Amino acid sequence: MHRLRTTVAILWPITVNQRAQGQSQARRFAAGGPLSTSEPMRNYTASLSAEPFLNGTSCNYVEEMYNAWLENPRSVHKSWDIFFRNANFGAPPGAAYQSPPPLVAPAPGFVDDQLMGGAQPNLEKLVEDHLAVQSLIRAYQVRGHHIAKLDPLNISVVNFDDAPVMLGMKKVAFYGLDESDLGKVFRLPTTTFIGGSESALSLHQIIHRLEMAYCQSIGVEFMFINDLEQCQWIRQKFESPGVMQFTFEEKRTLLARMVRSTRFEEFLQRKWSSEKRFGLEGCESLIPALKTIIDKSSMNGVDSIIMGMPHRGRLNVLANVIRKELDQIFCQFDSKLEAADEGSGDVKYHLGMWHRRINRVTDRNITLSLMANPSHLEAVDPVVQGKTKAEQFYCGDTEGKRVMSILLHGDAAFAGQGVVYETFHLSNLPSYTTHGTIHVVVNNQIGFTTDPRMARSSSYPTDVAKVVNAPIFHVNADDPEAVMYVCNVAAEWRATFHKDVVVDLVCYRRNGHNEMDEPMFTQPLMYKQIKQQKGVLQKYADRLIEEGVVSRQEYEEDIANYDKICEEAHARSKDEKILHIKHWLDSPWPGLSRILKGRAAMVDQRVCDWALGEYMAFGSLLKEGTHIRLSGQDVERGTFSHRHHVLHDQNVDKRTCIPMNHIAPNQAPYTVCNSSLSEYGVLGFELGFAMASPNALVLWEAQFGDFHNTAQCIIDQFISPGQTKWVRQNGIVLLLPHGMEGMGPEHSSARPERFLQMCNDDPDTFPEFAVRQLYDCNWIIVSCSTPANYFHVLRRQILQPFRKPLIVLTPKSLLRHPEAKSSYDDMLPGTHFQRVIPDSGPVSEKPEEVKRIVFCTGKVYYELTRERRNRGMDYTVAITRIEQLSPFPFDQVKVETDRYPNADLVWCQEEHKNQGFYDYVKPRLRTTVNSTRPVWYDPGG
Ligand SMILES: Cc1ncc(C[n+]2csc(CCOP(=O)(O)OP(=O)(O)O)c2C)c(N)n1
Ligand SMILES: *[C@@H]1O[C@H](CO)[C@@H](O)[C@H](O)[C@H]1NC(C)=O
Ligand SMILES: *[C@@H]1O[C@H](CO)[C@@H](O)[C@H](O)[C@H]1NC(C)=O
Ligand SMILES: *[C@@H]1O[C@H](CO)[C@@H](O)[C@H](O)[C@H]1NC(C)=O
Ligand SMILES: [Mg+2]
Repeated sequence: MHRLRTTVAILWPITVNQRAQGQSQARRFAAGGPLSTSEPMRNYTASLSAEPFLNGTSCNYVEEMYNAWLENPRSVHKSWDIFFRNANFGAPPGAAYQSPPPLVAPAPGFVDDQLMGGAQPNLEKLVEDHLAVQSLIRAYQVRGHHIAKLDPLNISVVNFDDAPVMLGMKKVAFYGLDESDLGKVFRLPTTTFIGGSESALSLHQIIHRLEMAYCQSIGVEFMFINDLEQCQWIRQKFESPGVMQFTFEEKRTLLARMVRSTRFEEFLQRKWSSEKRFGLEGCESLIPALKTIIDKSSMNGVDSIIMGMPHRGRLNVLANVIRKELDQIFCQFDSKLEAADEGSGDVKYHLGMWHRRINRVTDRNITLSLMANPSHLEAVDPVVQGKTKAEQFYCGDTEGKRVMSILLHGDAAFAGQGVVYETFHLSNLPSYTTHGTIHVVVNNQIGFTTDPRMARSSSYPTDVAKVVNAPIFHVNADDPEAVMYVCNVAAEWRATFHKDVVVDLVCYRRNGHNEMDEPMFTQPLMYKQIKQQKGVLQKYADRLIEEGVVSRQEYEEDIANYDKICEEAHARSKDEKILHIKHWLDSPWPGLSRILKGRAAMVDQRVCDWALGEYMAFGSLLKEGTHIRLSGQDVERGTFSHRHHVLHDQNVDKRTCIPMNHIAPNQAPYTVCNSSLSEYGVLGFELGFAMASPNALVLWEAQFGDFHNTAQCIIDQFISPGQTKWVRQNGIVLLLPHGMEGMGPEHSSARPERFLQMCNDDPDTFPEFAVRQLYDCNWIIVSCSTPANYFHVLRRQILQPFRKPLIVLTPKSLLRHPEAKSSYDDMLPGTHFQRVIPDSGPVSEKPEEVKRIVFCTGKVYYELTRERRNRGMDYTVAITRIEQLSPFPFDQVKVETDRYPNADLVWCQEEHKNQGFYDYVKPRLRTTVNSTRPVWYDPGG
């Protein structure tokens, strides 16, 4: 009997108050309770098949009785009194269960004991059946997607490695029900919405409605979400009867979008049959999918959408979603970019674009941008998020109501690339959240030539999204209305909960990986099926014509109209033939104009160390109105416990203060954030953030310099090629702790040789104009030996009238080195960053007697001066620090070599000869002296 009570609680988890619980038990009992004492079981069955309780008579009777009992327990039969009491207060464990009496008058001589013996098993059966029905409903919610018709090719290779799915009319025995129970009526639990306004349905109906909700063209994965409200929300969206109905108008719009999407690919194929275009054929419904998300989000108040996507369908998205002028897309096929246009390579697949336009559905302006991206799949994900965050930050959109991101993925890349996971893990962190991203997967069930079973270990390519409890909507992309429906729900989900959501468009790839590629070699069976597959536009058009939504003539006119638009644009693109790079920018940048503002006199202390130098650089920039964002693992305190930019209340948990945000009344905000334990994702994010605003100082700090190599892709693909590739400057700063001091081989080198190897300055040419060097370089690499110089280089990053990435090799032991201090005088107006710090010691007295110039950078300088003193060489050896390694300060180095005409030249570093700076510096030193003197390597220490 104790068991019964628990099951009742499970059946009605929502009814919390006692009265309601009593009522519902009474009502349920009335629904299935015995009508006669002599033949309880038979009548029970009969009552169900006749559905007596649907008209409510008996139900109301019990309810009335219950209400009467509440007022006066003696107003009802004694057995009902016991029943209601037990239902209301819970019988003590072990107490005998009291069955309620029949609704009809008891036969003469009837006793409670007798009734108990007869009715009890029926009640248990009743509860068990209800429980079974509830399990069955739950099974559909959890696993309905396993049997949904998601694959347009119907050869699905999704492999669910658990037991066969026990769903369907024929499987009810699995739940302890019998096929003969299909006619019986069951009350529906509150965790389902299949009843609509009805509170009970026959088992047959229940299964039918669940199959309509969960096993057609849409498969919903959401039951892992551990938030009841969110689960209920999704159930309601998919279970409520009749939700998936569209007006004629909506269907016509959908068809028109399918026409554009399909005919665009066909047009390209006709005109440039031998060009790669990574066609969208087989997933044409991607275009209406995106447009639906945009329409709905615009309705919900979003006015800027930032998108990132890979190759497949990119041109179509540019043309039909961003609505870039077609001639600007077409002229890409006929003309190659001239060197003078900047930007290089396969522009149409990599450069981004932005466009502001009126959304026809909402009549609101909306800005759509597609971010530039490299070939490296998924690398753009964190960059999109960073840029979105920056836009939200600068327009005060703290909840993500106005700016949002959409990320597109291929199935193989989404499952295979780790940066997807890293990006998901940023989604809910306060300093990184963009308040919900809509992910759309073009799941063509193939990655180049690789089958899914070789591409991942999970059933779906989307399982990675489960780590953040994002609901996943799988949908058969050959059913455009289902696609439109899930996209609407996804956009509403994002607007309601501000969390990530995934739309998995299950489709196929009609051609090879690109149009030159023959897929029959590797996927013969799949491609046999694809060859027989009717195109989705044709299927959908036939359906709407049959439904009478459009006539065949209207449909054909629509096609002819769009083809004409393409032809006309093509003609224009031939006239023009010039590609305007201005069209290929993913965001507008307001002009860069900054004036060095007067700097308030600095504090009264006269010296500062490294951390204070940084603090003063930040503080002065903040005061001058520059937003600063510093991100990386444990940056708030600093890896070496030197920074302490966030003060923690020692007594109150989580109460903190950032003093730098309280410097001056009109200062810019300072954001400092400990990141997740990621380099690839976080550096990508900060790069995106820096892209959005040139007037912010955005810094990423590696915990130790060597950790940057897990973010190598961002460095190689985005930061190093910078301007030349992306037609866009970026002022991101990388702080990389570097130094061969005592932390073992792991935490020593930031691998400066790799950064230096990627510098574009010519080792063999002495530059004509030193001032142009900074402007022409791809990035700047510095290794400062004094806090003042670090102070200046950070400020220069903002004060110079252009943006270049800055790589700073930062010190570890120098942080506390007694000599590595700067006077405040070195930071006052009139001082500036020193690319080279000449030796100002005794050597300058008799320079012609100097035998050797030792060039070096960073902390080894302090070791060298100590050693020189110890050896009494203060007059014969000059030590010159090169603080800016790249672009190489040829002009200032030449001043030094000219000053000591009789000295030989040595480069000293503590790194091995094949690492560090030597290979970079040597040819440049040689060029400086026109090869008149040799350059030697000295292994420091
Ligand atoms: C990081 C990375 N590794 C490898 C490649 C080479 N590559 C280009 S497309 C592709 C297959 C992608 O498959 P999928 O993600 O399913 O997209 P689809 O082409 O099927 O749309 C591969 C392996 C790449 N571009 N980037
Ligand atoms: C849309 O933006 C343009 C300028 O970009 C403006 O002229 C127009 O009034 C805006 N329309 C709406 C509906 O806000
Ligand atoms: C950031 O990390 C530091 C450790 O470096 C820690 O003391 C601090 O509490 C962290 N801040 C937050 C907000 O988690
Ligand atoms: C460099 O040396 C070459 C000969 O070795 C000479 O012709 C040339 O004029 C020199 N250049 C300069 C700038 O001194
Ligand atoms: Mg694929």
